[in-house]
Amino acid sequence: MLLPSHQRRIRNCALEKDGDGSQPLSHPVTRNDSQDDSSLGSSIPPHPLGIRPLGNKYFSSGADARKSMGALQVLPDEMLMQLLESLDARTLRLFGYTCKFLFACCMADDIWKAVFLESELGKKSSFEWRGTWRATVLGLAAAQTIRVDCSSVFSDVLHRPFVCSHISLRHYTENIPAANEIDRFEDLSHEEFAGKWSKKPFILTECIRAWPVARSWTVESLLSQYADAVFRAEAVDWSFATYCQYMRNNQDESPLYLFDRKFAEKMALKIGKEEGAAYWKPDCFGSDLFELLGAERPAHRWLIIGPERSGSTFHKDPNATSAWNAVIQGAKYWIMFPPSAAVPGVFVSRDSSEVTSPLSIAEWLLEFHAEARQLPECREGVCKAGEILHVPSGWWHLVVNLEDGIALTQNFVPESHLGGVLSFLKDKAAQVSGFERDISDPYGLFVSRLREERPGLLEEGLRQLAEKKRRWDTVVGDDCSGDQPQKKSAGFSFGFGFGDEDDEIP
Ligand SMILES: O=C(O)CCC(=O)C(=O)O
Ligand SMILES: [Fe+2]
Repeated sequence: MLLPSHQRRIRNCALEKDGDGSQPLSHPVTRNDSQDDSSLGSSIPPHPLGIRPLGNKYFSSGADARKSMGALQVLPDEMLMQLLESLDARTLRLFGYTCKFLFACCMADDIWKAVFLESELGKKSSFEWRGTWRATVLGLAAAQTIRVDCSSVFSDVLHRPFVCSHISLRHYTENIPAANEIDRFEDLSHEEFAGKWSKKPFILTECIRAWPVARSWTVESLLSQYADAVFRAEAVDWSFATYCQYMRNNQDESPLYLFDRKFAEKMALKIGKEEGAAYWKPDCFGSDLFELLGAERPAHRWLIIGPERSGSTFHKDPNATSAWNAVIQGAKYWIMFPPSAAVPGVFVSRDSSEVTSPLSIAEWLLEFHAEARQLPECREGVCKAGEILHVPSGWWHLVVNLEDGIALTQNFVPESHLGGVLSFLKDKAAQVSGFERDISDPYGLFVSRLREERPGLLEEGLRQLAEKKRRWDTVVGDDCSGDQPQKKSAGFSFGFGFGDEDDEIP
């Protein structure tokens, strides 16, 4: 719980109308500070409506807006918010005008995001973004947005998202302990990668400097060239012009992240070492065994664009693949853990099919970063524009953009991880992802292509697979009825990497 550390006098900002006759307050107010910001490494500005964390209630002798809610007082804030999620736009707006507490609840922009996604507007690729989901749904200009003084509203449920969208990222991403620093090289040869580095994260600082896109792409230059191209950003398909409006002016705790796998077609890009190519695969990573699948390979490359604070919560990459992630503009903070690590705040079901972690990157940073950083397996680094980072198969990673940025990423199967990928495809079939629906047996398909093109390598991969199974059966007995090797102590399983020093099987 956040408690006040000191008193501060603030003045309510200028107040405008919502365009529907509701009268805002316009007098200055004195109130307690909104929270203890010492743990956040920077000061969190006052909530624009004056909403305060629940803990402040116990230090306040003033009014408590909750008491004017009538019978609804019996509902906890979480339940009230759930109730509001079922309202349509008009009802939600009007319900907010019944009392101050409900006004504060009905202004929560996450609810309006859900309303937007359900609405006709949510199906459009181009529209006017107005700074918040509420203003966009209601078609309100900034000057029409109502601002009522809610300094008598005490609620962590309402205040917490505001804190999360204003924490200082630098507090978490600077002063990386030397022992945690991800290794950095100018470049690596494929021999060095295959011999020593295919199971460790690293950053290459010079490897992609010759890519034409590394010199020519900025959000601005893409906007001038591809304003009408429609890209996928999580649940929506938006024109790049619309996405840029959103990216430049939103207050979301977890901003929508543009993550598009068809970008090369949409932008008519050539990829590879050919005349006129936009970029190519770095030599360092060597051959990619999923290339044997040709057009039947699972989704493997993405254009990633997002504002500061956007990013990816903890996950492992699909199908036990490795990946590289090249920053074209901006800078990304990475925090990574080897496959067998128990990552603080990340809970994985026994068959590893479900990962539960805090809802947002900011929440994880607030609650778990300090503990995670203490772990000896923790690796951290900032990958800047012009640099590329290697994500080894099975490694956990959380990534956050420190500035507005563009990145290109590609997933691949290096020879050293063939066993792990075969194992994943065979034994975790339900978790295999990214293949077209009509490919019913990805494992069988991959094995048959390897048998045709790389029989020696297949033999070695299958040998590793059998050895792994034998070792597993020795440890747990062979009564696991098809369940896969799992990390017993930490209570979760993962795609195992053969011969990995992080291998969890003794
Ligand atoms: O750039 C990012 O947000 C990281 C992307 C990532 O981890 C992925 O594509 O798997
Ligand atoms: Fe990833």
